[in-house]
Amino acid sequence: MGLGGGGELSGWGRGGWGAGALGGGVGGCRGPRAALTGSPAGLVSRGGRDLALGAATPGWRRQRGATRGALARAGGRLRPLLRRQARALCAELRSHGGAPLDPFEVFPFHTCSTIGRLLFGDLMPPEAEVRAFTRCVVELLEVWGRASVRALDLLPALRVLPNPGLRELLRLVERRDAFVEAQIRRHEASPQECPSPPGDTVLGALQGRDPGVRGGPLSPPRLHMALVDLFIGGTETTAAALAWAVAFLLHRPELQERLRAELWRELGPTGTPQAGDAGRLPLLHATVTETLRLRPPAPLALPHCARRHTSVAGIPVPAGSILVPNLLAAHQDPDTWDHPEAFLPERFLAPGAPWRALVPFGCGARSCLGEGLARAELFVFLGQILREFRLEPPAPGLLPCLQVSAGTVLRCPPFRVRMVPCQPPA
Ligand code: 3QZ
Repeated sequence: MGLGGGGELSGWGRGGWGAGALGGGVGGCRGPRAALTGSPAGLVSRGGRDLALGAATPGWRRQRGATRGALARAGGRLRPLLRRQARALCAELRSHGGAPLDPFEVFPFHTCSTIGRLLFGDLMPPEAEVRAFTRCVVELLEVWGRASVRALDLLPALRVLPNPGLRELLRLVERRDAFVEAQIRRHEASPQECPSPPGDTVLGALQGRDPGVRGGPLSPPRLHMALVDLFIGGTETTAAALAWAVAFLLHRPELQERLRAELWRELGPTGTPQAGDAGRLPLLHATVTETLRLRPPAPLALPHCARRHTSVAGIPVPAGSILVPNLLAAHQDPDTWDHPEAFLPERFLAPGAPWRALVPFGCGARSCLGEGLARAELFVFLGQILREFRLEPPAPGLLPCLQVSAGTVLRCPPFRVRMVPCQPPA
């Protein structure tokens, strides 16, 4: 329950999260331009041309459809790409030689690289540039979530005061845009005989290189914002979920053993987990699912705006209301889940598990476009990590804190883990 009717709720037209909710939804569904001028939401989105924050205009709908189609088109690259990136991830983890490491120092670069290769193919900038861009994206979300910056969307009157957070946000948005623009230009400059980007990359599809993909080509600002959405939406979120899985598994060494047994039994000495293997690797699939249940990376999803009068779970919702779906609460509803606060992947192995009560990617018009990618990435990366390493605390009994804290992305409090190789590297 709780989120029924999500399909009818769409169109977020005001700057910033929660603004409409606190402002009583007045004008919540108006066009983006006027309301966004000068607000953080307007500044980061080229005037509202962003899928997460923009109002549900016909242009927004086209942009969402085209982005969805382009991601699907690039999906053909996903299998080999994930195998390669999982190997690179494990090589970096192995380079620590079993010494304690902070997983959040390692994971975001690999989720960001995965997005980059889906967007642009193999013509990617040098690793150091991607690492710098990853840091930029992580900092950007941190500044975006700061109370002093959120407040500007809530109380426009504050915008006349100097705000160091806002200055930092603008500096990061500039770096963000410079990186994305540089990638687009790099492809424009590629030689005639090998046209780039290929039609089966997200950029190629959005530029209309593949007539089979509906929606494209997009206008330059919409194209730019679609790429930004994918980079930001796919970097910290997936890395955070992966880090949560590691943190939970540190608390359950015996479950790690069972996962390792499943991986070795099904894959033999040389196989690697693949996105389509959920049926063969039910415990790994259940572990990813349970991680997304307990710690959905975007716990408050995105605000939705009711386009017409409706109701949610029997509560009337007048047209123009802004609704913020609390996914974290829905996932711990004691009417649905036994021991709602416990990390128990086994619950999904039992028949009749309430799969349908899960909404880690939201639903309706603002649901996550990267759901398939995120699920595949978590499954393959976590599977490969568990196949190659035993996860151990930095010192006996020094287990990570599993407390949630406020933030745009639900991140685990900083912790360290020893990744001890449990097989000779292949
Ligand atoms: C956690 C608003 C909403 O659901 O420069 O990762 C660009 C656009 C500032 C994408 C916030 C899409 C931050 C976090 C999925 C989530 C900026 C953007 C948008 C960013 C993400 C935002 C979002 C997402």
